[in-house]
Amino acid sequence: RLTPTPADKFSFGLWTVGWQGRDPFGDATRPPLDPVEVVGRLAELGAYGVTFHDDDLIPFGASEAERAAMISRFRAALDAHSLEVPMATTNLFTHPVFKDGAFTANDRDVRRYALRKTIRNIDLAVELGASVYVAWGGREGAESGAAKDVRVALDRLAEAFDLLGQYVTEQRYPIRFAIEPKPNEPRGDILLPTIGHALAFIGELEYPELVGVNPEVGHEQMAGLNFAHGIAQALWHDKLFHIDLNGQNGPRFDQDLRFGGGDLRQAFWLVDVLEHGGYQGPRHFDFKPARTENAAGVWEAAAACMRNYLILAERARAFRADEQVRQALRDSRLDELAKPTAADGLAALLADRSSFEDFDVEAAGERGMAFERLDQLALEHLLGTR
Ligand code: 3MF
Ligand code: MG
Ligand code: MG
Repeated sequence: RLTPTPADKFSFGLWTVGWQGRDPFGDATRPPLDPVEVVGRLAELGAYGVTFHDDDLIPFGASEAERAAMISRFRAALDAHSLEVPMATTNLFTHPVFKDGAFTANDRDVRRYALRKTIRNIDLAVELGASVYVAWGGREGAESGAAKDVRVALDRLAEAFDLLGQYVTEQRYPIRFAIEPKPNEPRGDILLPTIGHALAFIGELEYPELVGVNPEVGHEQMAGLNFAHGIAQALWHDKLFHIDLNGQNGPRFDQDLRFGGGDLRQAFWLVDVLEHGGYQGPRHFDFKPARTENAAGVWEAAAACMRNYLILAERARAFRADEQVRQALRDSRLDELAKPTAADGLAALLADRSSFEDFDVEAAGERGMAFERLDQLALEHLLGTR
């Protein structure tokens, strides 16, 4: 079954298919897309949701009347096509006012403006039914050492999430926040560069239960990290509130390839952990259709993101169901990893001579782990030869 349906919970940002191909070296290669058209196209392709930055939907600086008109057209399109808005976010990076950051800008007036801009869009997000509010701090960072006092900036960042947490609590909004880590680009170095940094930061907040993470494939891979491992840890902490799926070829600029482009093995293990690790949230694509494409290529790439996810989900299912794989997992002692190390307690461990005094270290050192066979089976499932 490789045709997406709303039950698969695929969603796309307006800014993804709507990307006009502007990059640091070249102008737009495609005309702007009307959000109303995006809603219709995504529904037709089998997506269930659409997400947006405030400024994707309502051009920056629009009047109150223009804003209201845009929202009502958008809402009518959502209703007509039964598309949901599972998540929304704030653009705190395009306008020059945010050149030194938003929640951590050195200028206090910029920080206050950033919070008001965010809160205004949270109201809209809740009105449209979103249950997750993403915060990507793309401009929260620096290019040089003394420009940002990182410990003080983290105080300001925590202050921002505490105020936002207070706001949604007082309004009784059923929405939670998801921090999106990224190591660099557009800033030389960005605060909360990885999933791990974000998880540690969340533990210091006043409303930690309201804040999780929105990891993006390419962002962790830009830092040379294993994305599936990061996702597994986020799930372990119960903090995987949302996800940005795309493709990336190792440490370089943020490629935002369609899902399935870039490192295919990591994509396989990612889908395996999402499908078998209990993640229930949207499968959200944050990709950029290559700048070489016209409108046809844009929708081709969007459809391919979903199709590739379904192919990999099918491959991961086949891998887990294969009797030889199950045997290989036992041969690699994954079942033993699942046993507590000292369920008998510390005193029994200390009294157990077989665990130390009589333990045959040499024999244990000689055991093979049989991982090569296990990984070969995975490769063959991924390549479709099993
Ligand atoms: C940049 C990103 C961002 C975030 C978006 C949602 C513009 O690399 O990934 O996309 O995902 O701001 O918060
Ligand atoms: Mg990105
Ligand atoms: Mg993203």
